[in-house]
Amino acid sequence: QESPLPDGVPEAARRMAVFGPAGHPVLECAAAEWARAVRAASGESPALLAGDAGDAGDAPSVPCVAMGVLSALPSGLREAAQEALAGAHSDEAYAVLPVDGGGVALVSRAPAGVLYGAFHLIRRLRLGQPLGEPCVSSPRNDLRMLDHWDNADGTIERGYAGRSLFYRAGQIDFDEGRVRDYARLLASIGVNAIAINNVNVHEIETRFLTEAYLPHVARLAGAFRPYGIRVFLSVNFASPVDLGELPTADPLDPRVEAWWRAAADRIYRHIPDFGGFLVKADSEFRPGPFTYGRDHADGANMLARALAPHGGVVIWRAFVYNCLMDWRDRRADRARAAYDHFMPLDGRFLDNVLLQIKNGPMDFQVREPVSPLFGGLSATNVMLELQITQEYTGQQRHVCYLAPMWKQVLDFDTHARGPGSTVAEVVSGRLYGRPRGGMAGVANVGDDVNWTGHSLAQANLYAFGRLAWDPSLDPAEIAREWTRLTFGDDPYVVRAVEGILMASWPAYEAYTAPLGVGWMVNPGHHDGPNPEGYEYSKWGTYHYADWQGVGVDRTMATGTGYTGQYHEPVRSLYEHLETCPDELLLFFHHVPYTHVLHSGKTVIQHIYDAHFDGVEAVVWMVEAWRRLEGRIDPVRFERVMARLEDQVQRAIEWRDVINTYFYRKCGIPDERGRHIYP
Ligand code: GCW
Repeated sequence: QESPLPDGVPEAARRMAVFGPAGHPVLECAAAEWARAVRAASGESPALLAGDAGDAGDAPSVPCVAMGVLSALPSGLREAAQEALAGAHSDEAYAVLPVDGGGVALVSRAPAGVLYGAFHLIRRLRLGQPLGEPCVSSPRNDLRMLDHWDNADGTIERGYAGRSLFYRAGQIDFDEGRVRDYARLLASIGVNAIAINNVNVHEIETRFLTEAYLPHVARLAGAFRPYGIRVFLSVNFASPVDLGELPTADPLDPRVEAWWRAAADRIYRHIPDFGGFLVKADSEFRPGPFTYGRDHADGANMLARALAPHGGVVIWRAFVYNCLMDWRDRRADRARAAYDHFMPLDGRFLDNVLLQIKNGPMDFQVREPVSPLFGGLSATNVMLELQITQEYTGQQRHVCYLAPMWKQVLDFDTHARGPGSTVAEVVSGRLYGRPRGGMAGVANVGDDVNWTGHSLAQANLYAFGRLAWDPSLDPAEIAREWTRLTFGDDPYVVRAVEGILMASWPAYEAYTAPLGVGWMVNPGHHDGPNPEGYEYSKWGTYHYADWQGVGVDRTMATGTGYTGQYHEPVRSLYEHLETCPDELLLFFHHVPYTHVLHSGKTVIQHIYDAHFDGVEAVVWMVEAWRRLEGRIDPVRFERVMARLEDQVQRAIEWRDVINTYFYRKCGIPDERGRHIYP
């Protein structure tokens, strides 16, 4: 929202003062963003009071917004600020303090903290909250990162919002203004790191770390820098070979180590604050240390040693599994893979390595249990990887607000060190006092005018940033906040949009894959229903539906033993039919269609009901949105309306395909007599 506020701005917002290193780009951005927001809200820029240019000047005597870094604050203010920030663990923390006479101080130890605080004040301004309400906010996660699966040819793997913002025709070629706006957008939600290219690193991107491309990577890094965002590159483990410079990429070969050291030195000459490498190795046909009989600690540590002198880190992905499985083998289980691969390596990774683990053990399905690896590793830095882009959750044609799912993941109690060992505590590094931690989200943006294709998909990006900063936030509250910042304050609109967002993930789950089975999608693009699309394939993604029952037996007693990867009491909870939660039943157990759920319904009746109800929920969303006509701008109204109407048709297709599939398998009719196509 950049429209004028009906009541103008509070008195303090009419003036501002800035304290800190003169010309610091991040601090300048913070001040410029605040000034811009005030201008948008009131029609006038705030008057700039003499702040300072290096020395600790006097505290302003008229009410104003005084922002700055601790070391440069006027002495009276500095003491109060120091006290407020004393307990904050991160330099990116900020504090807001009321100042005598109606002023507001925004302070941090570092310019980036002032920037995040400025966006916090902008939120308050737009939400009509008191600017000077004291608060201290420190990010729970040090790394708050977006992973772009963008390719140099301008396409985006699993992208549903147009083409890449960074590349055209094999070149790093971007619209400076657009990328600056993107950086602003990310900073406003607290994101501080970005991997600019796909983890599947193809031929051209392999050359990003050569002299031919580095000046352009540096230009991109330069666009993000003033917004406190550090750039990472996804790298190809076989780079020394693929670039024709060495006969091997063996991580224990000294020539390979020297090669990567030189590469890192070169990168840092161009980009002194370069973040580091993101690596997908030995996964889905990507090269990796296995080729040379080495393990993943050997591979990650070799890269980490190259980056360490410069302060860089290696983010190594745990998405490693056998993608050439045999569906005939009921004992093989892809869900086990990450844990089986990485648990034996716990404690061997260097301190500047983070293992990036997808939220679930499979692959971003609409419903999965939480990956047991979060509870397993105790001597490794970990990061949580979420998929903001909706590969398996409606591809931004369907509205599917993912924050409630992410929240369940963050709140999941691994019991690794007894009760309270939540995923949020693990990935922040707090549970084991790890030096590093964080959260990454696979980006859902492209060059579409509204960034995300579906306007409501913006809420997912927003929620990711907000939760990465503070995992204790409530998804409904985030939805409300996003709605008000995006569509304004009309309570009718706010209630409707929040209602649609909060209903959307349960609806999507209901009309697609029931009770945790997953994977009933068309192979390749993963859109639309195809109950046996992955059933007899090599990818390890089965549900084993037959005429009697459905689901995967992952118990220790009779199945793949996957439940054994959890700590008690979670292990027993999932192991036993009597306690396994309904929504994950078919992930953990193979049961007859007549098995009775905790809900009191049989599995087959649940499937039918959920699919009918799911479509009804979408029909409700369409009606709720239709009533917003005239209350929000016509462009966004129409765009979302069209997508929702299309979603109804897609949901009906899902309903009918899945219901018919199971009806044909088992021959049990719907007890409510609704039409199921024979
Ligand atoms: O979800 C799957 C996707 C692939 C992706 C892979 C991964 C980038 O279908 O497109 O590749 O996961 O996460 O590496």
